Amino acid sequence: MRTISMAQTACTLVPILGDQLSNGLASLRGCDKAETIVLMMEVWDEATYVKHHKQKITLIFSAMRHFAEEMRAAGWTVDYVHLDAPDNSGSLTGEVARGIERHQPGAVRIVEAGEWRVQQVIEQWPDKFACDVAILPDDRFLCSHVQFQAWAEGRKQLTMELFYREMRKRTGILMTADGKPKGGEWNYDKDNREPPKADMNPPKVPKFAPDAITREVQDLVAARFGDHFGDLEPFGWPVTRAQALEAADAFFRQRMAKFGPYQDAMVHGSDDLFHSMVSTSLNCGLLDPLELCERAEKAFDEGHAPLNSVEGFIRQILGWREYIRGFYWLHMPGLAHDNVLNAHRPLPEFFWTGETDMRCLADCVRSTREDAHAHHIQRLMVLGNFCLIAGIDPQAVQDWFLAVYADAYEWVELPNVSGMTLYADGGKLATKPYAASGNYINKMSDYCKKCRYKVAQKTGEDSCPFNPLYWHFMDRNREALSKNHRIGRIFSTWDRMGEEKQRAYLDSAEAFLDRLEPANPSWARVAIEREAAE
Ligand code: FAD
Ligand code: DLZ
Ligand code: SF4
Repeated sequence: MRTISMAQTACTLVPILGDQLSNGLASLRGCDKAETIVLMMEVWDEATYVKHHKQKITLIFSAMRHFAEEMRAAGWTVDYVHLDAPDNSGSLTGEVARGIERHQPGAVRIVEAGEWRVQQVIEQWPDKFACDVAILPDDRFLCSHVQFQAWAEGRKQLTMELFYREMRKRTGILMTADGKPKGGEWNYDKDNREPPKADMNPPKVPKFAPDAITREVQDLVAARFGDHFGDLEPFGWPVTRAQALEAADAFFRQRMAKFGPYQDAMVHGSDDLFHSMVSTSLNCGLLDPLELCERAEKAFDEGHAPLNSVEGFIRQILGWREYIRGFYWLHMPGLAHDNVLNAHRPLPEFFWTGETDMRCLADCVRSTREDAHAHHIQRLMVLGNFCLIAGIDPQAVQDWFLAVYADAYEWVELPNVSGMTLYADGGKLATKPYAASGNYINKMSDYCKKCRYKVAQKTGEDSCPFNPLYWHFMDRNREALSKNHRIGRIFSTWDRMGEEKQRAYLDSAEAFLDRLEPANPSWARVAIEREAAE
């Protein structure tokens, strides 16, 4: 291992966080390699602020260690603090303070944090440390905070579709030379939303066998984070840029053409289908959003993929991902505490164990446990929809979604959970709650046929619990929802049912809710600590 000599002349210290593993990072741009020390820190605080899935910690630490090796090979001096280093202070601030002591830099340069929580910490550094501290915008995102604020200014509703069109125009992605959307339309969603088909045969997603670095990290995770949720093995996520590019390449060549049509389909035993599986690499910096959009557009231009799939994929990244990030920064810190529908039920234990007779939920928890992943519709319309209509406390749901997915960072998890899924923000993000009965899940999946519950049955012990829960949700939130122009009309259907039928729905829902076992708090220790701190 290379030893690091104390700098003779004042160097620049560049801390790089675990989700900033990108070659072109703003903090490195313009730095002289001979006068720069890159500081990377594995710290207890980051690994435990929620009890992350074991594969997420493995992914981040392994990707950090690989990135450090690549930086060294490229001629940078990297000071890497391992989690088990004897003097590790356990916090980012503590490790930067120690780094400053070791290297006596003239300046610290860091790219702003992805999460509000960490940004609050970093913003204290200029007062805490004697040297200059520069906090730089994260220009790996395609829309800056300032640009998003300007777009949002004065708008009553922040409609993603309008933001997305602006982004298309600003970047020129999927646009013709005369400024029109390629193909003539902005959005091809109407051509997507196919249910699964028996013969759709999705090709296998590449998995990467752990090398010596990853295996060492796995041993560390087993020893130090053994009580965290999730299976440690098999682990196959990309941990280097080369692997991430190989995985993305396989998507573009083999699966993207059918990404659009089967985007919303769900199949028992699968969390990938024709999805790209790029979120873990994108969010920690191994892949760049612009390069993915350009690659998708090239596939369309060269005739390798149809426009509905290409536009659908680009909309997720250029539209949803950027919009979600802008929305997060616009509404933090309040977003984390929103609970407009007054939902206070504890998260059920089966979210951690998967032990439920509801086949859809059991399968989504299974893939979450095994792969630290579930695809969008599984997150939104099965796991999320259940939490919405069962009235689960938004903070408990947020903690769960933040802990269990390898791609989870608060900036992307929180708006998706609080805004898109739970309507806890009262409709700032979504124009209506995505509440659905079992019918939707049955239409878009193969879950229901072998379920112990009967999806066609509306009430009673054997009825699909999503059916009575849907009406229980509508009835108890009538005041908040009846004025909503997209959902308000549903109440006339409810009123037409008559008292006896309504009572049957409400009794079935309440009997089901009464049987739910609340989660053992130790699964998400941090939620308890957060409460204690408040
Ligand atoms: P694909 O379906 O192939 O989509 C391509 C890419 O588009 C994704 O990798 C992602 O970068 C982007 N994207 C798609 N939808 C969204 C979205 N709604 N918000 C932001 N980006 C999007 N995504 C995360 O990256 N981290 C999270 O913590 C996260 N939590 C979520 C929680 C809930 C309740 C919901 C409903 C969605 C959440 N998502 C999150 C969005 C989405 O589910 C994942 O990005 C996606 O499942 C990742 O798999 P993929 O890479 O195969 O995505
Ligand atoms: C997710 C994560 C984990 C598990 N561990 C670390 C770590 O030890 N050191 C680090 O720099 N970053 C880690 N990360 C990623 C950070 O949590 C991420 O940078 C923050 O969410 C801020 O955006
Ligand atoms: Fe899920 Fe209901 Fe279908 Fe069972 S019947 S798989 S609980 S939607």
